[in-house]
Amino acid sequence: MRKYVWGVALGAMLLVGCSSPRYYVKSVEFPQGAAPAQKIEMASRVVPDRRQLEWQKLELTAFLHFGMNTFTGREWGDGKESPALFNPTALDAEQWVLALKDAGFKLAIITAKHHDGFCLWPTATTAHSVAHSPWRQGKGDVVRELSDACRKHGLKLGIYLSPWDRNAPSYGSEAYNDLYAAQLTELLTNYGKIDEVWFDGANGEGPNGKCQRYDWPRFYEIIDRLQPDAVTAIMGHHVRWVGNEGGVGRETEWSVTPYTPGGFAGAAESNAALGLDEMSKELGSRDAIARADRVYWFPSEVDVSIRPGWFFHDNEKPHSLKRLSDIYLTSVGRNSVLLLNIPPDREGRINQADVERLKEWRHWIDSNFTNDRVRSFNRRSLTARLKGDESVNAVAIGEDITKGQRVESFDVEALVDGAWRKVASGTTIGAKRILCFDPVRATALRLRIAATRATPTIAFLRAYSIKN
Ligand code: FUL
Repeated sequence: MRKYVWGVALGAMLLVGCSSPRYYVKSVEFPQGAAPAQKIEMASRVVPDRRQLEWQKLELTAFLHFGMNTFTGREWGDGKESPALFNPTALDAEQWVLALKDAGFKLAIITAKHHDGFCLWPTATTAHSVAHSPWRQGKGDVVRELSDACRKHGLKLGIYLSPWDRNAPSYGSEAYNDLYAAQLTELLTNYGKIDEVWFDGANGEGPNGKCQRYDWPRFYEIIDRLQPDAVTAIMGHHVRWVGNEGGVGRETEWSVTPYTPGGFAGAAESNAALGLDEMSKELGSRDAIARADRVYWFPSEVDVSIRPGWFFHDNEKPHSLKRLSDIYLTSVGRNSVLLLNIPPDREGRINQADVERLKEWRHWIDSNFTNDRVRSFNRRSLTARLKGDESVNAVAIGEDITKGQRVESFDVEALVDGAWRKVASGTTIGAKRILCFDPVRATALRLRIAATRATPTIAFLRAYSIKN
């Protein structure tokens, strides 16, 4: 017996001593000539870095599109607008923050500069800013007012600094990288903690327009130095654009992907060779991983506006509650973080119609997702005992992503009259997967993993009776 115990202990020590690292933080490069099975196994051990993990926990984040377009009624300004047009009559950043906080958002991202180049803070880099507008006699600073309100009410702050700038004369030359770096430095130095930097990828210059070679490594270095907790999104390398602006995440959504973040050297070539782009149907398939040299933890963000436009327009209305509740299910419920845009109006307030819709939406989330019908969940057998004989029509399931994303397909079964019956099935799980199905009366539910890349760690299984 003793010999046996020693034998086991020695074996375990050897295993620890000889084995490859248990986890790869954020990315891993495969060894030359690695077989597909080895690549999949390694991909199953890629985990988020600290910033990504904190960001993924937020679930609900908000966008605030506000700027010159709010006053011109456009979606993309041309950069020739006069700063004199910017004049909100009753700007109240605290009202924004309270409306967002009440709706459950954890972070708000402001369009500090959109494509028209107009800056919402009194930058030293250009005259095209609030400092040359009539608002608060040129003494105003939207970013300051928002950051103060965020700090006061405990909301995290992010900034959108459009790389494409239709006002800056230097756009299209190396000097523009200096200007952009200076703007980034101002924003990341003077406004306290910033938790997300949103680098939009849009550019409407067309084939004969100006072409800018962005110095991404330089911009990333500034962020790492000044705001080491901030995630970088879209043209950044922590957070990936889901690929549409309709609020719909993929049913098969892998946070581990061979898709190379757009700002990394060689990204375009490597993605083209793999046949992947941001809109690909699936970004983490076995086939794509087998052909790749490296994979990244690069989780999805679903950005969508509460209204048809990104900016406020008088003739538009917020989407219906049904549309917004569907968006919740197809974003947070599909292994993504939601970034919902709520654009302040020309007064500089979140319009009452949007405030009301957000309240209804919050009520819908609370009334459906705070009443978990599970009494206990056994993480080994993956069986959830319900509180009684319950009518349920939805489950929320999550993998412990600190141990990777692994599940490739699964079924949910319900114990009905003493027999297990399949009620739903899905592919990936990730941080959170919500599945809806026809109502069923059951005393227990169980998760059957049909295919996985390695032993998964299921963190939770919750059951609800939701009204949609
Ligand atoms: C896009 C931009 O062109 C839109 O105006 C908006 O800001 C959206 C969130 O990103 O790429």
